[in-house]
Amino acid sequence: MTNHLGDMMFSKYILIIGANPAVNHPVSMVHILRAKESGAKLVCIDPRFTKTAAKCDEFHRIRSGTDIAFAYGLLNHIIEKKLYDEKFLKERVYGYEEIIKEAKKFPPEVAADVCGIPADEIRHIAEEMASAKPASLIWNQGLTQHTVGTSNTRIMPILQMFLGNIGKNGGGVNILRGHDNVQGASDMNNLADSLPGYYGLGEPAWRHFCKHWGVEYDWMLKRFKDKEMMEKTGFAHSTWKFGVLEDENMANNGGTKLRALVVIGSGMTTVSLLDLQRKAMDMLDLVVFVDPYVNDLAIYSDRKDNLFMLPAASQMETAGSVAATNRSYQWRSKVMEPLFECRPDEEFLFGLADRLGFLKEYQWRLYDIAKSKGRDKFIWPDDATTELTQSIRSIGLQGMSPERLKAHQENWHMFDKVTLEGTGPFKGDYYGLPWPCWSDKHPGTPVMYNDSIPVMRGGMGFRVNWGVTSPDGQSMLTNRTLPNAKFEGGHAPVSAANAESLGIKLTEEEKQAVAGTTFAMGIGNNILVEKALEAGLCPYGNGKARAKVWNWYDQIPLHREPIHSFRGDLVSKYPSFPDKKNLFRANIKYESRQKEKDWVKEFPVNMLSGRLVAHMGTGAETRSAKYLAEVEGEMFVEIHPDRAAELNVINGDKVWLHGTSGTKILVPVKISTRVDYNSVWLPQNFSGLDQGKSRLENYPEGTKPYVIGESANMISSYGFDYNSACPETKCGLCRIEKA
Ligand SMILES: Nc1nc2c(c(=O)[nH]1)N[C@H]1C(S)=C(S)[C@@H](COP(=O)(O)OP(=O)(O)OC[C@H]3O[C@@H](n4cnc5c(=O)[nH]c(N)nc54)[C@H](O)[C@@H]3O)O[C@H]1N2
Ligand SMILES: Nc1nc2c(c(=O)[nH]1)N[C@H]1C(S)=C(S)[C@@H](COP(=O)(O)OP(=O)(O)OC[C@H]3O[C@@H](n4cnc5c(=O)[nH]c(N)nc54)[C@H](O)[C@@H]3O)O[C@H]1N2
Ligand SMILES: [Mo]
Repeated sequence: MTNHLGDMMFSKYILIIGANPAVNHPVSMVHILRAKESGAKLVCIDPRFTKTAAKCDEFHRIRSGTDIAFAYGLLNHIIEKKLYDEKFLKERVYGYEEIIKEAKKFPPEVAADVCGIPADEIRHIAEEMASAKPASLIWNQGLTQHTVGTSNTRIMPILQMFLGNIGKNGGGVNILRGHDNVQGASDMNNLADSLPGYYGLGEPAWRHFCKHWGVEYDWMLKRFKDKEMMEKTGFAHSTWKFGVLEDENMANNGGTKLRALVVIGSGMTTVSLLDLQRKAMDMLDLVVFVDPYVNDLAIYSDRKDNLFMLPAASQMETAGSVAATNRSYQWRSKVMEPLFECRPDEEFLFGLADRLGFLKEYQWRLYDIAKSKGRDKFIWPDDATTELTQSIRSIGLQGMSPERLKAHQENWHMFDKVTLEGTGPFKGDYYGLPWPCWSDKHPGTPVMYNDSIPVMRGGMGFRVNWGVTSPDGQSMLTNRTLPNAKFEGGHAPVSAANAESLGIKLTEEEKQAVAGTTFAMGIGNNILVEKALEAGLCPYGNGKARAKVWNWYDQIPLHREPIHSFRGDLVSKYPSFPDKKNLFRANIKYESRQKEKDWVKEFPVNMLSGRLVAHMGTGAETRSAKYLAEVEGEMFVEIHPDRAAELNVINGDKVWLHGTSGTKILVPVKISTRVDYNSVWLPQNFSGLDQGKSRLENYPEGTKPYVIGESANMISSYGFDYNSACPETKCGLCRIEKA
């Protein structure tokens, strides 16, 4: 999220595309509705008439998986009518000319044919959004769970840059996050392709963290088969099953199959192709679930050996720093001690590290921090927060400390809810120190990429992350000077090597202390960054945004039909990607799967899925909560009245839904005009029924949930984002049969 929820108050127009905050983010929805009350127009783009749509001024029904075509339709009209912010593009965006070229291919009529929103509506949205200054854009999973998910998440900021809406109060791209602390999980890179703080997996990143953690780089290297494996992206949540099931992926995994799985805090039935997931789980030597509840995947298996369920403590029973959707960090206090045998997650990880023989190295830094504070034992979670805020400099966490975060949490009343600004002793700070927060004097950054305020007030340009010159010889630096900066124009990321040339003055002693480091790679002191701030510079540089990503397959976002497209007739014009080898260690099919057959002939219904307000994720927690289970107590499929009439079903009748991978689910019908005739909608919050058969007997004594239901992911279609491997669960096809 570039801005924050309070900041929506400054919006004149809010485009909600692929998000349903009325159900999934009720607190955000309050902010959105306040903005509406003070004059913002709300516009919802969704394949389904959601509860959010009901609160909006306009609803436009889009065919799922076509947001890029829709965005190019808007851009085409914006360009045609010269409604774009030329100055912003020229000064701050690299590669926008190629977007203009692509947009020319999508006059509103062409875009309308692809995305289903009539051409006049596209023109109307383009004109209104362009004239509202500023306009904000909100999205969530409606845009990400697609083969083109990462392209979707690029085209929307590009649209906002064409309108000059980035770096402004009331503008920005505001992605509503998923789970509690999912922003924090992302910042810690609980992902297979990076070390914490988005540092990547290359040798410099490993060396940075090894130094910080107090272990030798060579020792770390020996934990891996070889250097290649050390630097190689691992399996993803969505691809591990292929590392068990498909021999061809052994080549991607150091020559072996995956043999063990430890699941800590994921429901697992929420990943697509549940049946394959179960098959893979049954082939593993060892499966461990660390969860406060019975993990849903566990009960889909009949295996009797080597499946362990370890009782994790819940968030009420633990404390620590968590990150909010807007990059603010917050301190969370423990409400109660863990019940019964439950333990906080870190204890399981310490236990595992101990048995693997590296607990000393794993905890070295914690003891080092304790020592620096005159103690011989570390304090959890305080010292862990100190550790991460000292090492993660790439996004500027080093200005946060447990003390600062606790003081903010204990003094909520001293911060303004709209601007996040503090008062009294917190004057100058923004609530939760939204990152980047570069130093213990820095206030945090409430609105990213705002280069009209000084860096020490939360200002910044675009990050210079890919060199100062593009491969086609253009400068990646802006010509704009940050307010109060001692250096004119854009500049490279600050390092010991370029500090002097940027006008940063260092004493001999300071030079020695920072020798060989960069703003992101410093250890033990923050001198370089503090000196950059004194000189008015942004530690990570002041550059241009990239509309064109030269090292990606689609250098600019391109519309590609979903693998299982409802518009089979458009597949040859907008084909999927070529098949990809070694995507998070699995060979993944795109075009070959798309062209395998005329999918829509056999599976003529567009399948959508999403969430219910009373349930969370798989529903493991919420379906075990008596009152929530009562509020939404049954899995269902939403079907348009005309389709229901055709099938000769009424509310509550059961239908079989057949998925494109040979699986099926048995669900009651809910007749609704929320969906159009071509689509059905499924909540993703159920599991426990397995293609008509109950799995209740697999729950250990005393752990049965109040409600079970078929899992939408038993029939979700094959398909993964080309870059992130996120499953294409927002597109897919199915066939309906009366049961
Ligand atoms: N009550 C509750 N709240 C939750 C959750 C929960 O399970 N229950 N889950 C949390 C999590 S983990 C997350 S990530 C968030 C998710 O929050 P949201 O993303 O808001 O959730 P969804 O309902 O999955 O999808 C959002 C909307 O995208 C639409 N959509 C589907 N395909 C497309 C498309 O191709 N284009 C466009 N424009 N729209 C499309 C859907 O119809 C849906 O209305 O919610 C969080 N909040
Ligand atoms: N068809 C379809 N599929 C989808 C989606 C969709 O829209 N449609 N949305 C996708 C999205 S965005 C997401 S995020 C996923 C949902 O993602 P998941 O993470 O798979 O879903 P949850 O059920 O929320 O899983 C959380 C698990 O962690 C456990 N847990 C809770 N607190 C703790 C804790 O403190 N420690 C530990 N160790 N465990 C804990 C819970 O009991 C639960 O079993 O679903 C994805 N799948
Ligand atoms: Mo999510």
